[in-house]
Amino acid sequence: MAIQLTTDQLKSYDQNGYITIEDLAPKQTVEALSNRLREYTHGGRPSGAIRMQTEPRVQRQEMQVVHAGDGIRKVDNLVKEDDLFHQLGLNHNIVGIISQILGTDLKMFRNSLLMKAPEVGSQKGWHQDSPYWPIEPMDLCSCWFTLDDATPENGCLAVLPGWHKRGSLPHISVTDDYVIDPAQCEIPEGILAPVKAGGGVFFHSLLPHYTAPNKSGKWRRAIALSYMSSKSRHTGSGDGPTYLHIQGKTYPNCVN
Ligand SMILES: O=C(O)CCC(=O)C(=O)O
Repeated sequence: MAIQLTTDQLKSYDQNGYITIEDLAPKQTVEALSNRLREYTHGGRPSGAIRMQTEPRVQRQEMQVVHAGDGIRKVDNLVKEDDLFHQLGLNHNIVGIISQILGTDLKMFRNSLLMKAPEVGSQKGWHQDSPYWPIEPMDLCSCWFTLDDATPENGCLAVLPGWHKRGSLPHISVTDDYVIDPAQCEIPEGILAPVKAGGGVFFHSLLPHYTAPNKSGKWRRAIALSYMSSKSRHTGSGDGPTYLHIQGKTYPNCVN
């Protein structure tokens, strides 16, 4: 039986903009995904159209790593390119919960695996996702699915409950990041959202979120699976890309 959110949990998502759900996938699945990821980052498995981004400080040689794989901070496109991650994108618990939040006609907007190697992974500053995504309405939902226990020490998510209702906030570019402009918007202390490996945090695309640098001796790897209603519209130039179809109907003049 797929996990179903209760009425109270749905109300909590609506009010707070996020909800943490444990045990979305069993231990063996998490292990298989972790091993597969390691093959790409440390084992030389051909990565094809999978894109990897290195920590800027490692790139600029301001920081040394033992293995080049320890310096990777982001891996994009795994769901489209890798069979195990593809199955995760269609996981019945994840898609079931997303359907309760967004409706049953779904496409995937992006999937980014965010790595924080022990004592290497840097912070991701406070930001909302929707302001730099070319999709309207700004009502997408990401499942931030963890391959490791995400804790305050290794950089779990921190969020500002309820702030998704404030609309799009002003952002600015700073060194290596794009963040909510602190001169225009005072950010209070966030609420931490720790989650065990195999669980996830579902959050609204306008919810401000932050992750701390990894100061621990343990990895923190999580994949952000971002879904949208198939009734969404592409607001960038041209028709936009063909997004991965997850389930249900597609609509004319909406995302491809
Ligand atoms: O995983 C992280 O460190 C940051 C995640 C994030 O900012 C996102 O998924 O939008």
